[in-house]
Order: sequence, then structure tokens, then C-alpha cells
Amino acid sequence: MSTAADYSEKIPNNVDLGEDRRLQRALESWQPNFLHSWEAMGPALPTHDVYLRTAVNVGREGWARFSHVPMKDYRWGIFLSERDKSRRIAFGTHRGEPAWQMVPGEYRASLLRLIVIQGDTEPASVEQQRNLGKSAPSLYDLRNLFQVNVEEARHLWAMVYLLHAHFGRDGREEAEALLHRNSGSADAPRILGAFNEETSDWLSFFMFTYFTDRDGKYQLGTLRESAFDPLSRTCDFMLKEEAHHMFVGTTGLTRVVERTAQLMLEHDTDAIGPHGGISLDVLQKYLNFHFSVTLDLFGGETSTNVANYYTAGLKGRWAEEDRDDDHFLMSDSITVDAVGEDGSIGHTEVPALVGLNSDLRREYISDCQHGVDRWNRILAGSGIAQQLRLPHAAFNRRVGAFSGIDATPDGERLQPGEWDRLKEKWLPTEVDKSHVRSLMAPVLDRGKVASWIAPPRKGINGHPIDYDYVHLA
Ligand code: BYC
Repeated sequence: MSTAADYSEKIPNNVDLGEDRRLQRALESWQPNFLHSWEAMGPALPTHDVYLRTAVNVGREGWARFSHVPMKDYRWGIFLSERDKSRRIAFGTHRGEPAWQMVPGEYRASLLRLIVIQGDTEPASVEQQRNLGKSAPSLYDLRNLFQVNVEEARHLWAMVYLLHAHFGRDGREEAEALLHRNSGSADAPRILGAFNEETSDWLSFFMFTYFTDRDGKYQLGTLRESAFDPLSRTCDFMLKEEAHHMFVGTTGLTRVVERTAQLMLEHDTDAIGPHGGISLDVLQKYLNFHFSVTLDLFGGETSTNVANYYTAGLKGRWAEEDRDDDHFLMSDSITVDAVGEDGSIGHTEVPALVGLNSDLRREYISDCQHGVDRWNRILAGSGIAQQLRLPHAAFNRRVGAFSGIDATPDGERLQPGEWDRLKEKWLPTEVDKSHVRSLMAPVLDRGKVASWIAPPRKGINGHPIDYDYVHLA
């Protein structure tokens, strides 16, 4: 296998698809359904072409090329990172054995489930972001949105390849179902909660790419450790593309904070809404919402599912091989969040294996904190005393230990009835949302940027900020 993608094929790939006619035919018959779904559920804003990055090689250097392409002609392909023939399983009961090239029968159902859940999130995010193009703050941002969208769709291809190549008829049916479910649909919603929330404005988009794409990074990081080598190699390459999505979130929110700080100083007030900005308290409410909804994506604080995945070698820990322990975890323990018998918010010690969702969530939260620190440095540097912060893990939860209770962003338990009275202080209200939406007039002239957000520091791939990143139709 070469690392370079073969673009002469109908489906670009580096998996020698042409050598397996049956698989190739199966994927070629899924392709028109995918394209139909992209037309129906992908970006709604009509464009001629967009300056996009396309993966061309999975090697260390020069893995992507940039060019203006009509989005419907984007070459969605199948790319796995290069195979390491000596790779061995790093954890669980199969530790030390060669990584699997085929799915072992006993783990088929579990692997299928993990791949379907991962695959389901990818088109979901494209659906959630479908209408954002119409209110883009600049051509630069519009291009980044579309880049994220085409790559999430490619990540769907990545999972569909695994389904078709390794799970027979079940896999083909699941691949169809991935196109059938829809974000927010009453009859066939997406599997995980956060992927049924609409991304109705660009502040939400930047929050989503900061917080929810980062869950993607961590979940993909655990699947990259998988004993099932094709899944591991697929996720490894997806993570390369994923980095840009988080860059979009981090820099997007940094630019919002910068602009907010400027307006606060200029008008000498916290209430910058009437001056065309997003106030810090509204930013905090959006942050509270997106962070808490994304914590739900980690599953319960304790989970026998995750213990079984780990023991079987299907899903590892973040940076598994850097961990200094036995990689079996049979006799280890971990402290996890819990509601005590007296109803108080606290912690409990559980066997490490069942606490692995908490382990991953902890890595994720500390990563999230970096951005918050960066935004707080901007505020402090402008002489602004207020700070942004991540809410407590008990705040606004639907999954896990805290799903049955109400808590403040500080992690204090609320009495029954208090939540309804107080939630408007902590989560975006209709008034907040409509104010944010009212700022979202599209700015689509070259080099111009909406006034609620600071301009980007630099353009894409060495181009200036006023480059013609998107040609509108
Ligand atoms: N919503 O044992 P538990 C991304 C279910 S994002 C609805 O605690 P487990 C991306 C759970 O399925 C990354 N249901 O859960 C980002 C289970 O059901 P069953 C996506 C939920 O299995 C941005 C039951 O509750 N990838 O890539 O330990 C843009 C008990 O739960 C939820 C993955 O998530 C929920 N939030 O952990 C684009 C990786 N949470 O078995 C893309 C694959 C739990 O009783 N998935 N449930 O029927 C997994 O690793 C795990 O399935 C989960 C859940 C982490 C999701």
C-alpha cells in the first residue's frame, strides 16, 4: 500500500479499493446516496467554488493540497494512515498480541456499535451547520465553515468504509441508516444528544468547534488505540484533519473575546449589546451550554460498557502508551464525580476500568481550560476584571451521575423548583439568542469582517485575509 491517495478512481483511496471489486461496487453504490444527502443536508448557501484543502497523502509531509473547488465535486475519499506491520495491542487482555486486521467474531457487535456512533456524529454536525453560510462574518470564516463541513463528511466516508469492508450486510445497512437519520429529526434523530441541537449562529458554531469537536478529538484518540488496526489507522488520519476544526473554534472564540474587550473599553460599559457586540455574560452562557452538553457525550462517570471495551482492546485511553501502569487496570481505582447518599455533589472511588469515561473526560476538561485561560489573559490584558470559566461538571447534565439533580455552575446543589427560576442566569435565553442572531448579518465582501468579531490574524495557507476564499453563486 502506498501512502498517496489514488485520485484516478471514482472513490479516491489509499486502500487499494480497485483490488476488491465487491467492496468497490458496494461503496460506489453508496456514493450517489451520500451525494444526494450532501445536496439535501449539506451547506445551503449556493457557491461556485471554495478554497478547500483536500487530503492527497497520509505521509508526514505534504498531506493536503489547496485549491478552489466546487463543493459538490470535492473528492471525498478513504485514507488510512500507513500500516505499521509490527503494531501490537497496547492494553487489555490481548496486550502484546499483533493488532487485528479483521474483526474478531466475539467483538463484532461492540465494534460495530462504536463505529456507528462515531459515524453518526459526522454528518450530524454538517446538518446542524447547514444554514450558517447565510450569516458568515467574512469570506475567510465562510471558507473555514465549508472546510469543516467537507471534512466531517469525509469522516463519514471513513466510518462507512469500515462498515462496508468489515461488517458485511449489517455494515451496509448501518451505512444506509447513517444517511437516513437526521439531526433534530423527530422520527430518526442522531444518536447522541449534542448532535440534535441546532447550530443557529456563529457564536454557537465557534463554541461547537471548540467544545464538541474537541470531544471528537478525544474519542478519536481512544479509538486510535484500538486493537482493530483499520479503525486505529482511520482515526489517526482523521485526527490530522480534526486539528483545523479546533483551530477554527479556538481562534473564532479568541476573536470574539478580543472584540468584546475592545467594545467594553471603547464604551466603558459591560453592556455592549447595544453597541453591536456580544457581552461577556452572554459569552459565558453560551460557554456553559456547549460545555455541559458536550460533557454528556462522554457517557456516564462509571460505565461497564467502557470497561468491557477497554478489556477487549477496542477502545483505549488517551495517550495509552505514555501511561505508566500495567494497561490492564484490574487492580487500580479512580476517583469519579458522584452524588453522595445524602444527595451532596462529591466524589467516589471506583475500579479504574469502570471509571474510564471519567478518565477521558478529565483529559478533555484540562484541554478545554487552556482556551479559557487564553481568553482570560486577553481580558486581563485589557484591564477587564471579569473572567470566563468552565462550569462545574454537575451543571445542566442529562447523562451520568448528575442527570437527576440540578446544580449551579459553581457546583452547588439546587432545591427542587429553583432551577426553573434561575436557569436564565446561566443558559442563553431567547432574548440572548435573538440578540446574537441579530448581529449575524452576512459580511461577504472580500477582506471585510463583521463588527462583532475581530479580524483573523492571518489567512489560510499563506494567503492574505482579503483573498477570494469563496466565490458565491
Ligand atoms: N446521548 O455506559 P454509558 C465527534 C447511552 S464527537 C445518548 O455511560 P458508554 C464529532 C449509551 O450509548 C465523538 N445516549 O455509555 C464532534 C448507553 O446505551 P446502551 C463521537 C447516550 O457506552 C464534532 C447508555 O447511555 N464518538 O467525533 O460508556 C463534530 C449508558 O451509557 C449518551 C464517540 O462518542 C448521550 N450523550 O459511553 C463531528 C465514540 N451517552 O448501551 C464529530 C464512540 C451515553 O445502554 N462512542 N449514552 O444502549 C463511545 O465511545 C460511547 O458509546 C459513548 C458512551 C462515549 C458515546
